[in-house]
Amino acid sequence: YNSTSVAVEEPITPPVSVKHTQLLINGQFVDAASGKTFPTLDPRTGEVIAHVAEGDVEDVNRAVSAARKAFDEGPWPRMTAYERSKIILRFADLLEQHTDEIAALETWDNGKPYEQAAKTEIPMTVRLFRYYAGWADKIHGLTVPADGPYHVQTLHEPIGVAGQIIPWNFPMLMFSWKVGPALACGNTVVIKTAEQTPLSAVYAAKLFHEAGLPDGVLNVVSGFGPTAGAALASHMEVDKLAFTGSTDTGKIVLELASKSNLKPVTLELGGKSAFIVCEDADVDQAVELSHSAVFFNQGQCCCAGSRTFVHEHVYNEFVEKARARAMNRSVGDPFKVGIEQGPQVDSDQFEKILRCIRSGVESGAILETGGDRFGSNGYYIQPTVFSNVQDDMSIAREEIFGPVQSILKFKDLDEVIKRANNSRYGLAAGIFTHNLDTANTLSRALKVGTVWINCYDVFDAAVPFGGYKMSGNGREKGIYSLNNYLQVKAVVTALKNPSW
Ligand code: TXE
Repeated sequence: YNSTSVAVEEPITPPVSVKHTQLLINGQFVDAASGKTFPTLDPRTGEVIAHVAEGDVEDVNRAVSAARKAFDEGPWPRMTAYERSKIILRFADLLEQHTDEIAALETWDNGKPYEQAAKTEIPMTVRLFRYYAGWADKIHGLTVPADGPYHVQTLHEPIGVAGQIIPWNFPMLMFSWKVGPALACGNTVVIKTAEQTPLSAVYAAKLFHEAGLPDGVLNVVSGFGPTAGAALASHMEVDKLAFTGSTDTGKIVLELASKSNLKPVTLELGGKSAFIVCEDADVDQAVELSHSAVFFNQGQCCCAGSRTFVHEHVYNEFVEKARARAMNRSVGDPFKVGIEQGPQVDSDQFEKILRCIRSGVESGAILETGGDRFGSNGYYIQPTVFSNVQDDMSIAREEIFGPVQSILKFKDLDEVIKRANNSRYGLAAGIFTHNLDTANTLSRALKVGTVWINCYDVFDAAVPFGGYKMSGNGREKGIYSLNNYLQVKAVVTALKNPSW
């Protein structure tokens, strides 16, 4: 990688200041009970952006009590669904008006390109809240034709206090996937933000209160996983848990949930998604799509197309062009216009990715380009491409979560189906072909929650997302997410005069 072609200059001053660094509990900004704070860092430099309240067990207890009271005593679950819908819509309008500011916080805290945050992610967040606002007054039960002299109906009720734990790769989008359906269904929420990216969600939650959300309905706790996160997962008064993060932590929170009050848990975990380039591919298009499938968001996507399977007939041409494309990727300050790739989120991720790259080299994969840090400051990594990757190499099995493409060669469909499915993960897959039979065969055979054909990373609010196997359980977005936040009550009434 020609790292001199795009130099990382002096960091650009972010066009925003940090306003909120406290916890938001019961509609009030408060310090952590311990008084402790932790620094959130700028991934461009490793320097401190702000010191943020470090929530722990006592703060989670306070937040859950507020959410419990707001659920049990109202007014939120007892408001008309139309009123709830209007508040969510007002919030979406406010969020839209503050797009630039929130996008800047997101870029500063996470390192993602500002244009990506402002033009794609915040608009998607707004869209998602509007989508669920639309559901609020359309949630209802059924009448059921049971045997016998009974009138039977189901009531779809909110489940109660939802505990939600989100990661750092898409802080606002993850906030929306969790909070949108929970509130539309009439639940109250305690959400724990990721320690790497605490700034945007608390800002957004403040806007939610300006939109008319009653106190206690949405509480935001910043803090660490083993303390604040674990307290939420094991809390006896939390009725439902939703988690997005690593598979290892998913196992921990599931255990905490089962050992406490058996709260139902939805999990959205890691992946090692296959992007399959078939024999009939237009190689230029396939290269571009597979490139963005893996490099988007610095490669920090659970559904990154991180195993690029290429048919042997187009393999050589593909590898050559994939290398050229990666070498052209513009890396630099994410606030700069035209930048495709900023720094990785923190030093842990940065070190992990460099370790994975070293393991790729040691296991005999061919390093086509990249392979090292980019520049000498911050957590930038060179766009990296490996060819000749074999299924048993750890770069083909483990989630790298960085800008590293692994290209594997295949001969026929049966073979690629077996190899693509030979993973403990099953989040997504991409298929690049114009042959209808090939597309149908692959999409039916792959054991994954999402199949994208001739596209990738299409995240419409209405389309469900989630994983097979160790990529998690449950689905988020769309109509499917409503089920995660509803109880179904069967009401059976004896009929006095069954003949009518
Ligand atoms: O994840 P964690 P990390 C993958 C990716 C990445 C790896 C590690 O491969 O390299 O995970 O990232 C909270 N009880 N993904 O360490 O630990 C934590 O505070 C309760 C994939 O950041 O899973 C944060 O809010 N909560 C992924 C959230 O869990 C705990 C996105 C995620 O952190 C906890 C992120 C505990 N004991 C990483 N420990 C995706 N699916 O998109 C941590 N947390």
